[in-house]
This record gives sequence, structure tokens and C-alpha cells, in this order.
Amino acid sequence: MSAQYTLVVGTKNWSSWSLRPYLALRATGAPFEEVVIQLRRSESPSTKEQIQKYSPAGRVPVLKIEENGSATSVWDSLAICETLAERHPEAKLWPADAHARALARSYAAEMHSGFPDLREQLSMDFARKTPAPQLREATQEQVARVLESWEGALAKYETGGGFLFGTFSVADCMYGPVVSRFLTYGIKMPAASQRYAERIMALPAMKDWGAAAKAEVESGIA
Ligand SMILES: N[C@@H](CCC(=O)N[C@@H](CS)C(=O)NCC(=O)O)C(=O)O
Repeated sequence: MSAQYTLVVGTKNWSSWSLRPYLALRATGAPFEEVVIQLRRSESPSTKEQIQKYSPAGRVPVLKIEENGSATSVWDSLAICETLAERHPEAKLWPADAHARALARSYAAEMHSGFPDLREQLSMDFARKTPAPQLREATQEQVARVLESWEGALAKYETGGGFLFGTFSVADCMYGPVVSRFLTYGIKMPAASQRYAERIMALPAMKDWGAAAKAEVESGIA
């Protein structure tokens, strides 16, 4: 019997960390259930109370895997992406080439552990278009670093499938929400990055996430 997956995510308009493993899970093609927890909710049941039912770390995303009578919870976006890559080798969530794979891992890890000013000043607001705030110097440097790294990867691998390392990989999962942020705040991108952004936004998974985010905004919960 195949595993049953449940992905626990936060409010889709805001939860960039949740979008990352969602993109990976969609890329596997495996069926899954979804639980959406409302972020920034203080009244009962608060965000904290709701997340605690699923996550020992008190954060989303969480992937629950039920299989052979037992259940495992995997938390943290990168750990979930790694777990999915291992469980679904056919999805090729890491590049086949060892050199490209090492680079893709670096890209994913750099996003996961870095860019604090970009994350704070250009927080994900998927369904909205908003003028960018006055960007601090550190934020400007981090935006430039993202674009420089995209341009570098695309110069070498774009022709192999259009994504950072050719075909869609965990590196793209990690940067998908950054594409959304750049579009929300009208960040100017060089040509290859602009094409990359268009390809990411055209993914059916991004479109579905965007439709759900729009519904959240329209209903006033985000
Ligand atoms: N390093 C974690 C970060 C997860 C995270 O910060 N998630 C936010 C939502 S995007 C959260 O759960 N916040 C809890 C809250 O708002 O109470 C990951 O990569 O999954």
C-alpha cells in the first residue's frame, strides 16, 4: 500500500515556508491531503494551538506520512523536500549530475538559512501587488545576491529545461516564494530571471496556490 501524505501548511497568501514543500510534493505527483492553518490568529483556537496538534517545533510546514500502520511527522521545509526527494527518486527533485546537484543543494541551503532582511521587508503576500517599501542596504544586497545567483545558474542550465538547474528541482522549490515576492513588490529582474519568474508562475502548482491565496485575501483572512 502506498503512503498517505498529509501536508500541514499556513495561510497560503503568507506562508512562504509552506509553499516550498507544497511545490516539491506536487512535483512528485503523489496524492495528498492538505490542512491549512490560519496564521496570525490570536483568538482561540490560536495559530499556536492549532500548529501544536501537528508539529513538535510549533511551526508549519509539516508532512505527516502514514504507512504500514505507523505515522511519521517531518517538519521544516528543507527536511520535507529532502524526504520527498528520497522517497520519489522518479521525480528527480535533485539534479542527476553530481556537480549540478552539489550546486543545487547550496542554492537551496543558502535560501533556507539566509536572506533575513529580504524575508522581513519583502514578506510573501502572494495575491497582492504592493509598492516596495524603502529597502535597507542589507535588503538591497540580498535582492542583488538572489538575482546574481539566478543569473549564474540560468546562464549554465536554463537551456536544459528552463529552471535553475535545468529540470525542476528542490532549488526551485526554495526560490518559488521569492519569485512571488519579487512580483508582488515589482522588483526589477534581468532578462533570464524574468523568464525564470514567468516559468515558475506558470507551474500548475503555483497557479493553484495563487488561486487559494486570492480566495483568502478576498474572504478577509489574509
Ligand atoms: N525553518 C522553518 C521555518 C518555518 C516557519 O517559520 N513557519 C512559519 C509560517 S511561514 C510559522 O509556522 N509560524 C508560526 C506562527 O506564525 O505562529 C522551515 O523551513 O520550515
